[in-house]
Amino acid sequence: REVAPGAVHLPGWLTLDEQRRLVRACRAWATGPVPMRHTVLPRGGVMSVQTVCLGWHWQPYRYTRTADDVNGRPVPPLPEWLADLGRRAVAEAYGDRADAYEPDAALINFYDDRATMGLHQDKDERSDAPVVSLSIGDACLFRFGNTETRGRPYTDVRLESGDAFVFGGPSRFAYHGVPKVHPGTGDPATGLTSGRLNITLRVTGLR
Ligand code: MD5
Ligand code: FE
Repeated sequence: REVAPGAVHLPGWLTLDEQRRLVRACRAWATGPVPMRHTVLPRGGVMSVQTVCLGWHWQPYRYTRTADDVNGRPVPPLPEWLADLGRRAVAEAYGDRADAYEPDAALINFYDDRATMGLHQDKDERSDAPVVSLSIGDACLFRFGNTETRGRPYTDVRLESGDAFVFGGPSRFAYHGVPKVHPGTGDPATGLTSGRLNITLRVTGLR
């Protein structure tokens, strides 16, 4: 399960009921005050992934309380039940109680059949607390790299519906990306009939 120091893959960690609840909640957030959208990058590029945020709004490359690059509205709060799920994942990954883990932001990414995410580091947070990643729907190829370079060495992992992944310790700032989604591999019983959802819980270190 430990792909690298601090990087723990928990295959099939979410129950089908939890996945269904998350799909339902993500639909509501995606059509909430700040709709899910393709983030526009500073140099004019458009991300193929669609994103909606809770707690803090991520825009390249900072967090704000209002969705300045979408419609200026305040971002909905991160519900405590979702933070609890994050604490349980951290506890499971590190064999520890994780009462102290207090995520204050969630990024919800939706990948259609053709969406990808290039190799990058998550370094807009001012905290080295772990990131918890939850996957639902179609499987994907997840590329987990190293902290030094965007290139090799990296480890390719297939992430499936229900998998959790915790990135902490020395893996927190590793390069990573999603080179491919595998269409048609999800279980429609989750409520998601195509594409891949990824929910990440983060500690921004902001106030
Ligand atoms: C995804 N999302 O599958 C991934 C899962 C993002 C993003 O990359 O930035 O929205 S999060 C994977 C992650 C987070 C933090 C650290 C590391 C991986 N890591 O060190 O490998 O949509
Ligand atoms: Fe990332």
